[in-house]
Amino acid sequence: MLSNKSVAVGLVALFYSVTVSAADHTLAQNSKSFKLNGSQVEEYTIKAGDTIYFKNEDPFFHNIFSLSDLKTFDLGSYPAGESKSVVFETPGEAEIECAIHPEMYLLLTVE
Ligand SMILES: [Cu+2]
Repeated sequence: MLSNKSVAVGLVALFYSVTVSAADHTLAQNSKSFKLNGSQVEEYTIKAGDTIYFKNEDPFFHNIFSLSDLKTFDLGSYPAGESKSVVFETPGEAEIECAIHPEMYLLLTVE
């Protein structure tokens, strides 16, 4: 029979494993496109629970948003050098755009 202590240890271990499996991703806004390590990306896949940092590397403002059912958000206008993060908790697809530059587009898949 399990003691209360071993149940507690098990729960802590489970919580810890869920917590550490979530990853951070940085997608830059650079030359009016989404970039990962300097290369343009129009499709990107992450896992549920992951966080994306949208980092503005252009010398002008971007305003990243999504109207997708999966996750609706609007990060507002922010200048060069700033980054804002979004956590994607649920699997599905989200179209991510910029309110200032309509040509910017990213299809995000959350597995
Ligand atoms: Cu923009």
